[in-house]
Amino acid sequence: MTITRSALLLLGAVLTSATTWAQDSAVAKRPTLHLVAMVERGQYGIAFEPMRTYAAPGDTVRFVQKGALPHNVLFRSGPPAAAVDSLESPMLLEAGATWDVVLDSRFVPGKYHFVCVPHETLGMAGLLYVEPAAAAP
Ligand SMILES: [Cu+2]
Repeated sequence: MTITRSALLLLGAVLTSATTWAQDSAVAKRPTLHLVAMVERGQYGIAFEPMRTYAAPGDTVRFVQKGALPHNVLFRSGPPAAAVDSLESPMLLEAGATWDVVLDSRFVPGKYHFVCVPHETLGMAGLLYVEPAAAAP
């Protein structure tokens, strides 16, 4: 039996596309949407919930106004290479109002500290941990 040249070419094409597909699916990770609520629970319950968020590059963090007082978000600090110092949202006034932060190239991996300006002295603060990007196989 003779394997024709065209059959070999076809086999090669199939193997090549299968390899490409495997690499793409290993790298591709869907960005995740992380919700952080701004809440008031009793006299001392003004807070971001959750207080800590763990995210990956490309994810989005959505802050959601769930209280009656005006809240906002100000990034106080991050890793030295980050470019988010003084990144600040508008004041969120209406219930259900949101502010999205896409973790783009400004957000290098590391730990970020953010506060709500009107309630910083009451302890309304949170932490965002940006994980290193998954290594390519
Ligand atoms: Cu607040």
